[in-house]
Amino acid sequence: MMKTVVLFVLISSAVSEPQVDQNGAQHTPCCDVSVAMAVGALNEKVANLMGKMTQMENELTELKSITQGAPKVAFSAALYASGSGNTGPFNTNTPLKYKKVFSNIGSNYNPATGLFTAMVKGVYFFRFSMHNTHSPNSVVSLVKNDVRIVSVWDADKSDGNDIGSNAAVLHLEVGDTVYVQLHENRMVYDSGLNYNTFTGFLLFTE
Ligand SMILES: [Ca+2]
Repeated sequence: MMKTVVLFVLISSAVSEPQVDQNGAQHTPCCDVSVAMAVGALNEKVANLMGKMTQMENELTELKSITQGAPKVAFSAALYASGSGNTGPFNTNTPLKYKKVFSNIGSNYNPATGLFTAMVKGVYFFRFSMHNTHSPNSVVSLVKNDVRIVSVWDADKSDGNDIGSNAAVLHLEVGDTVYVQLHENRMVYDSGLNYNTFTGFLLFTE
């Protein structure tokens, strides 16, 4: 609407006002070839200006979607808030509770339960790592709604102190949960160096 008004005003001012030459003589714009050419040039400039305004509007819309429209969800945590030692073995599959929270933007991760709960529908990235030192073996899985997605396994035999990691990109609906599960009768070790971590963030909404 604004662009239409600007175009109308510019063209109207060019064609309706009498033109006075250097000798003081007035010319009727509609009959003056030079004025017609000027109007044509003006129309071209206005068309270019409108094109640039449209481009700027599109860029502004894109910028708003990046800086204002998208929710911000990201977290990262390690297993122990302090100290070191083993977690497990337990006689049931158990969510690992990562207590040392490095970041929790959006508060979708709960360190009391170890569960990430999606508040917005979207595509998310998750990564976890685990450290094995002694028997029994270490086996952990990334779990979505109680379904194992990807896992890491390591045995304490000829070699110890191994670290493994895995990751996945997941579609999540509102209310879906994601956590890292320590398999039954398995164990992991950690210290203040934070070998066991759980990280996730929203890539984009859907
Ligand atoms: Ca090993």
